[in-house]
Amino acid sequence: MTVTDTPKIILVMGITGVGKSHLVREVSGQDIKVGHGLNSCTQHIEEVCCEINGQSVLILDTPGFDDTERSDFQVLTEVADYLARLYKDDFRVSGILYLHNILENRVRGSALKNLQIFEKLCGEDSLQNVVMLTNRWGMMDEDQALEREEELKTEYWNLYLAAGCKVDRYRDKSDLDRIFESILCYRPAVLQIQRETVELNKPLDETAAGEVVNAELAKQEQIQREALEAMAEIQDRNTQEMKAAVEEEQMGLGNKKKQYEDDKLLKSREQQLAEKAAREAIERENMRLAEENEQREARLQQERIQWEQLQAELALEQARLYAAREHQRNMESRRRRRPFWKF
Ligand SMILES: Nc1nc2c(ncn2[C@@H]2O[C@H](COP(=O)(O)OP(=O)(O)O)[C@@H](O)[C@H]2O)c(=O)[nH]1
Ligand SMILES: [Mg+2]
Repeated sequence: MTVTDTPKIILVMGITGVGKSHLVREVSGQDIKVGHGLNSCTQHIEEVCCEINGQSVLILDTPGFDDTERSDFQVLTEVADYLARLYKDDFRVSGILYLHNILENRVRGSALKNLQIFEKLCGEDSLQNVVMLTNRWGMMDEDQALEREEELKTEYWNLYLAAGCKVDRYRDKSDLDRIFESILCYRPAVLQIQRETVELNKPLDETAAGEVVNAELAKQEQIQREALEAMAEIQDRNTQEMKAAVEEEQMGLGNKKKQYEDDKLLKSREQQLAEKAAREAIERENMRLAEENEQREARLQQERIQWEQLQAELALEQARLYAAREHQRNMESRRRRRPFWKF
């Protein structure tokens, strides 16, 4: 920091992207880098020296407590260390501008956290050096913007106002000139974080701002833990469901296998029975054929006997016939040999 006379120090605070760097550039006329996306552009405290009404001014453009690159505690450490050094070097802060986008209709999440850390950083005693400044007025309906400002004053900033904090609107450069000029007239203050870290020698996490950061961190960790637990529960449930499904599938397969084996057994049993039935049918047929054969043999035997009997009877008859013929022949020859008178 190189200044020729004792500069008046003005701190510019607010969430990332609200327009702090833009504001500092406007009021100082210096080429300050402004952001273009959601990522924070101002990652460290930017010291901007300028002159306002012949007064040397040191504007401190600070990173928000929602930095995309660093934790809230790292940002707080940087801001607190810087302010402690200022205090030790006998510099006092003349004013603090807390910038708020009027287009934001609610102060939630990181905006609320920012505000809470900011409040503890300043402390009640230096709230009279604070200006709550809203920007982007031209970007919304005036009546609606006035309504929002009223809501901010009654719902979020009421305690600060009661402690002497001011509220103002940044519509154009002339507003900034007017506001900065008035801040230069404020009686410089010692911020709570400076008292705590320098006078009371408190470690940062025991300061009021540090406690807010830690509480916020614990809250985030709790949310994360709960989310992880919920995820683990879901995963566990899914695993169990999957296991049950696999078991069911295996059981189904087991049943199918058993069914298949039963079917196979049944089929082989049926086949065996069919084979047995076929065997028995063949045996029955064989037996029937054997019986038929036996009967035919018996019939043939009987017919053979009858034939032999007939043959014997025929032979006997022939023999008898022969004998009769012989007898007849004998008789005739005897008759022929007898004299005719003997007849
Ligand atoms: N229209 C409009 N845009 C702004 C205003 N202030 C900042 N911006 C834009 O908002 C973006 C973030 O601004 P920047 O100053 O880097 O925010 P910081 O993170 O608070 O320093 C930049 O693109 C700016 O041009 C404002 O008053 N009006
Ligand atoms: Mg910035």
